[in-house]
Amino acid sequence: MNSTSAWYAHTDQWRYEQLDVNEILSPTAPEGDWDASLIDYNIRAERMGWLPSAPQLKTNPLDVGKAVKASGKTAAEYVAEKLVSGDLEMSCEDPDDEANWPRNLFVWRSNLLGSSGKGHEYFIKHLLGTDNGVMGKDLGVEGGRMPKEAKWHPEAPEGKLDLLVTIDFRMSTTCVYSDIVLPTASWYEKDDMNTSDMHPFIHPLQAAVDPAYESRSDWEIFKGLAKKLSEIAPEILGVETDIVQLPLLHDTPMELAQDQVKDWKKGECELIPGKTAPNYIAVERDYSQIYDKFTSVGPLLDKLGNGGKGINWNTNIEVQHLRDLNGVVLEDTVAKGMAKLDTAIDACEMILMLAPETNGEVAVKAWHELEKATGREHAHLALPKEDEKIRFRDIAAQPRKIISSPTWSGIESEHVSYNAGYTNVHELIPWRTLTGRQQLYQDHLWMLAFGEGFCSYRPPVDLKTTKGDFNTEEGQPHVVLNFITPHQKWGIHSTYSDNLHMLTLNRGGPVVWVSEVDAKTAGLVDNDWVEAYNANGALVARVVVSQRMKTGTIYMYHAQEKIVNVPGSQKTGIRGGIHNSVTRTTVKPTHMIGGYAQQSYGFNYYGTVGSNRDEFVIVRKMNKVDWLDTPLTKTEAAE
Ligand SMILES: Nc1nc2c(c(=O)[nH]1)N[C@H]1C(S)=C(S)[C@@H](COP(=O)(O)OP(=O)(O)OC[C@H]3O[C@@H](n4cnc5c(=O)[nH]c(N)nc54)[C@H](O)[C@@H]3O)O[C@H]1N2
Ligand SMILES: Nc1nc2c(c(=O)[nH]1)N[C@H]1C(S)=C(S)[C@@H](COP(=O)(O)OP(=O)(O)OC[C@H]3O[C@@H](n4cnc5c(=O)[nH]c(N)nc54)[C@H](O)[C@@H]3O)O[C@H]1N2
Ligand SMILES: [Mo]
Repeated sequence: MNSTSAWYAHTDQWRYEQLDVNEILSPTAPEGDWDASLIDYNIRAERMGWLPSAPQLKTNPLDVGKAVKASGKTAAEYVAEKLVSGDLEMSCEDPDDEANWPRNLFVWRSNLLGSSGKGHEYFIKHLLGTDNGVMGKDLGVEGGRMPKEAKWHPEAPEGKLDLLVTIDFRMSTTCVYSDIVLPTASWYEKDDMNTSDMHPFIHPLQAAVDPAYESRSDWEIFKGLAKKLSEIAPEILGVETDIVQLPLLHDTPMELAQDQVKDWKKGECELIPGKTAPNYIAVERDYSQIYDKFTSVGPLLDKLGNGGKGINWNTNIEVQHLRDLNGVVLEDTVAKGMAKLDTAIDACEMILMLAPETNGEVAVKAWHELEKATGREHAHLALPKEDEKIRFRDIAAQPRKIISSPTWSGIESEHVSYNAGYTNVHELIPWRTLTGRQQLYQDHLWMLAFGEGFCSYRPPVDLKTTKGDFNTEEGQPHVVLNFITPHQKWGIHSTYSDNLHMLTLNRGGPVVWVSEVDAKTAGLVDNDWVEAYNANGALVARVVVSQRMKTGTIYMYHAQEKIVNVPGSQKTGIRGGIHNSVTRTTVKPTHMIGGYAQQSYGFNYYGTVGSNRDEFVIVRKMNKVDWLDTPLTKTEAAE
């Protein structure tokens, strides 16, 4: 799922949407049904197969699986027929119906509520159902463009989640709100690997000491969950057919599915799964075997090979090498005869063995596959390293530079730095666009409708969050500022900045930065406690008054946790707030386009983004800094 759209829908931020599509639509937009709200655009995109959608169908996919089996039809035929007749419905069309709520949320290697999640207060209101600082009213009360595709419920649900589980080695803001925290081993207590798409190296993490107390490595936590689930699943789950909804994926023939925008629901075309709509596939799952499958290399690598970016290569040799290296499962399970993945190092070895970046033989194979498509010779980029097979113990001994692979567009070389698009220019590999060339003009209907056929200046949008009747500060000095949250220099997101060393080096808690001019207007001096608020919520922080700030702007560096030195907010009556208490997700229709060459959904690559730069806040000095009187929650207040 693309998380931005998911959270926009399931934290009910769409119910408060004050940005009217007409404000961003081009005056030259062709005739069309543009007259909709942002959630409606997202629903259309999901319906046409452009974006993924989760939950998928209002009916439990395992029940759909049973019905598919009974019908004798394929999953795609069955679901298409039932969607058209209305017997099946897509969940996205009614996010507030309880059949469509997300129920279980596992957060791993993210601090959703303390870092990434734009619209923090909406998360805790609608997903968690806890005390929150949302001050604006939804469209039903406030007025504004009501959605026409999304079903409107007069009362918004609060507390959609049944269970929130977080795996972290720190008491992050997300952990504080979780039902269950699974303490994980930190970087010197476990074996793992780390890399990014812009590194020429793979970094090992190694256990120097055992995990402290009850913590376990992430690998062992997931193994433990798999084991328990396999044990208890047969009480209710046997061998099940799960119907999975697939968007028109990048790097598949589906990325050329749609030359025109046509919505089957409006009768503009037939519903053809994988062409005018998402595809539907049946996946068989035996829940009692999850643990055996999790701890072994699966059979499909031998049958289908491996691949990426639309190319595919044989991996029989590598799978055999993994058997030799990791050992073979001997027990009489579904995994018998497969290579083992018992330890985290086994899992690392699988990645290192299969990836072209760390196995020269695979890299050469992969380049040969690309040669079939381009008709040109590329293998020279990896041939000098063909014999290299980087093992976990190699990277533990010293950093090893990775090998050029066709799954990236840059190369690893002594002569040029890694840079995107290098092989397109120097190897004459077609650009991954509709035309195969560098393409400036985007002729998709939605691009043209929003005036973005060419790169263009987009003026700020008016999110209207400082205009509601919660704003009663007339008479008190205050200033309205553009709220920006750049990434901090004192941490990586929420990590590293909450330890005593770092807290001692700055002001030991949340800070915001404002210009001298704005400070004067609001009657602020450096280090004053201020409150910044708008319809989305409120935050409290000390103010840094700085000549480095541009007048009109307030910075709150991204991801200062809500858990250290945060007093109560006078506005909301509950403790503090966080940088994302005053932000909200604003989804943009042009990011939803799919089935159109380079504008096709790819996991972790393409989809809506939670842009929040146009947000404004009201800033004023706090006339009372309340550490003790303000209860942590409204519930405590009542008590
Ligand atoms: N307002 C606003 N919001 C933003 C942004 C912004 O600029 N402004 N930036 C956005 C961007 S670009 C990003 S990338 C996101 C980042 O958002 P997140 O990914 O949510 O941020 P982190 O704070 O890095 O959260 C990572 C968590 O994983 C934990 N962790 C680290 N290593 C391990 C491990 O080995 N195992 C486990 N189990 N846990 C581990 C850390 O302790 C930390 O709590 O935020 C986004 N949100
Ligand atoms: N120390 C540290 N390093 C990091 C991270 C971290 O958390 N800490 N996070 C990493 C991650 S995941 C990411 S995504 C990157 C992010 O790194 P960058 O992409 O550099 O992101 P930011 O610092 O959020 O924003 C960059 C600048 O954009 C400006 N800006 C804001 N609005 C606008 C606008 O409308 N127009 C223009 N032109 N500029 C604007 C801001 O003032 C800010 O100075 O950093 C990575 N590196
Ligand atoms: Mo990021």
